[in-house]
Amino acid sequence: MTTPQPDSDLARLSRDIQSLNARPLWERTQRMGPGTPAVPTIWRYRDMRPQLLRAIDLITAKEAERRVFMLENPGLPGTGYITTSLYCGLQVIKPGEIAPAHRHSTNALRFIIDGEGAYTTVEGERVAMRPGDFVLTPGWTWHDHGHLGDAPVIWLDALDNPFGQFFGAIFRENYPDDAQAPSLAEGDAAARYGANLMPVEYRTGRPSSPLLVYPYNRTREALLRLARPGPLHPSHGIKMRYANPLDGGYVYPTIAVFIQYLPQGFSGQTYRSTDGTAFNVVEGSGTAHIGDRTFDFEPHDVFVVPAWTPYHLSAAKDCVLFSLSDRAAQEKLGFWREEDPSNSAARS
Ligand code: GTQ
Repeated sequence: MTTPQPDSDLARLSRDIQSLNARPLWERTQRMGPGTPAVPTIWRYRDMRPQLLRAIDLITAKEAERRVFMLENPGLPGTGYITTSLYCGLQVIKPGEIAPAHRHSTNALRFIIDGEGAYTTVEGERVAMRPGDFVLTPGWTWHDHGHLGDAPVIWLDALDNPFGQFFGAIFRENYPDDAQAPSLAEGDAAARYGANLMPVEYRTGRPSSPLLVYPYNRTREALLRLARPGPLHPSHGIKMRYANPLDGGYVYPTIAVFIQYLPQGFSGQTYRSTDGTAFNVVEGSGTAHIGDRTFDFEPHDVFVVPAWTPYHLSAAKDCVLFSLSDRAAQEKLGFWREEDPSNSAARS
């Protein structure tokens, strides 16, 4: 940054163009370089769960529309965002409640943390939500949530709201009724698109995965089968992305979603990439070293690695970690980079 002498011709020029809604580029204060104001943060489940249960007695799902705590990055105050490009929240629903049907142009996903018996209905198809399941609500699909069990259910929500906001392209509508009447059999999307089969007349064109749920039992089995023989990635252990069966790509045009396994005793090498990433601990415990912060983590904790921040993970017990980032969008737009210790040719 160049700061001119206050009484110089250059300073006068700077002041005179202010009224023209212009500023000299040579005085810019924003640095050009990777990274964002977001900071490494952990939301511990043992702190969050009692507060969520408190909210149950103070506001109904209907009043709240969604009974959610936004996980706001302390480096992004006032935004409600966990990174500059992603929103995450913790949602709780109590038995018998309905979170009323609506739709929005933003893409949403849920990762079920705790409790049995909740379901969501997406475009007329009811989807049971069990712990560890990853559930999709693509942009502009009607969705309402309900709960037939007998104890509160808690899940992690993630949405690409910051993209919609950036583009000025967020629309939302309420459904005429609280809940959709199911119009499709349960498991319709899984049979149509999730059995290594595709309807013969199907033509692509959708930007998102047509599946509504990636069930945890199948995901976990795949991870464990791969972990036993290895090899493990030096930073990530076994790390897989949830795939769109139409093209093998990410589940959403914006959000990339991952699941990984770290065996007990794993001590990962330092890694960084331009996609700020939110993690949810599914199983196990360990430590996340993120920039200059160190967080011990336990099941259901959420922690965030901001863009381009070096981090490494170690596992005190066998760990399964769910995570999501904006890598899907960054790759398409040509922005994505990483520093991967196993691929030094990729170093920038
Ligand atoms: O469950 O539909 O955390 O619309 C934020 C906005 C959840 C939802 C959120 C939403 C939802």
